[in-house]
Amino acid sequence: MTVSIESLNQQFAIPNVLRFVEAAAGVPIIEITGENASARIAVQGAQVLEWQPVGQQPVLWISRAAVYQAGKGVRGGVPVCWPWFGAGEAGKPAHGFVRTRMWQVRETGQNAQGVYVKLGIGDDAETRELWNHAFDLELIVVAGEMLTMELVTLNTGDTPFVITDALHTYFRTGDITKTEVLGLDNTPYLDKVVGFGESIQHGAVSFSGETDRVYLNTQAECVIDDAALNRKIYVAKSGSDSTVVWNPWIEKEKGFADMAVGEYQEMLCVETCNAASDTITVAPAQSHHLLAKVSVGSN
Ligand code: TA6
Repeated sequence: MTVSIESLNQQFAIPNVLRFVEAAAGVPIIEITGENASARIAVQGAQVLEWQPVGQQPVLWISRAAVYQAGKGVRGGVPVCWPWFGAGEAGKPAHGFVRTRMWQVRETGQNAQGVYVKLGIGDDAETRELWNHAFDLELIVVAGEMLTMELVTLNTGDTPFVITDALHTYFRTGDITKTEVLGLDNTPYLDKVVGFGESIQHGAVSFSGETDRVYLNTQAECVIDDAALNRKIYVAKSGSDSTVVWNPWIEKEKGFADMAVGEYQEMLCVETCNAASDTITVAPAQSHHLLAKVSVGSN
C-alpha cells in the first residue's frame, strides 16, 4: 500500500527538522536537518542515503547515476540486505528482498543523540513466496553527530529461522588508492574475487584492484583512514560477526548501469554483516539486533 506524501507529513513531520519529499513517483524520501547533522532516508528499503554531520563533508557515498524508482534499490547509502546476504538461492533476488520493498514509517522524533526514525516491514503473501517465515523487521536510524542504524529481526512465527544480514554501507572517500581500512589485521576472509578462496589479512586493507571480501568471526571496529580527505571514519558494531569490504574497481564498475564512469575511485563499502558461515538463528518470539555506529574524526 502506498501512503501519500501528504499523510506521511501529517503524521510524522517535525517542523524545520524532518519532512517527506518525493524523489520520484512512489519513492518517498525523509529529509532531516537536525542540529548536528543532515540526512536523507528512502522509505523504500529503509535505505539511509545521506548523512552529513555539521562541519563535515558527506560521509556516505551515493552514485551520481543513482536511479530512484519504485521496486529498485538506490546505488549508494546503506541498503539493508535481509534475510540473506549475497546471491541466495537460484532465481531469488541478491541480498534478500527488503531493500526493494516499501517499508512503513512507524515513528519519528528527537532525542539527545539526534533525530530518529523507525521503519518497519513484516511478512506478507509475496515475502512468503520468497521466504516462508513470519517476521517483523525494524530499522531504527538516529542521525546526529553519530549515525546509528539498528536492524531488529523479530521471529513472529512458531519455528526458528536462520538469516544472514547486512547494513551494506557505502562510504565516500577522497581517493581509494590513498585509503586504508584498519581493524582487520589477522582476520580470516573469503575472497570473492578468487572464487571465495580463504586468506588471512595482514596489516591494513589497501586498494589497488577489485576487492570483495567477507571477513569472518570479527566484531572489531573498523577505521577508514582517508588520507585525501584528511579524515577517519569509525565503524563500530554489535550483533555482527562479519565485515565485508568491497570496491568494484574499473571493470566491475562498468557492469553497473547506476554507477558513473570512474566513481569507484571515490567510494568503498565497509559492511556490518552476518555473512557466509556467520549465520544467525532466531527462535520464535526472539529477536536479533544488528547495530552499526558511524562517526567521523580528523586525521
Ligand atoms: O557486498 C559486496 C557485494 O555483494 C558485491 O559482491 C557486489 O556485487 C555488491 O555487493 C553489490 O551488489 P548489488 O546486488 O547491490 O549490485
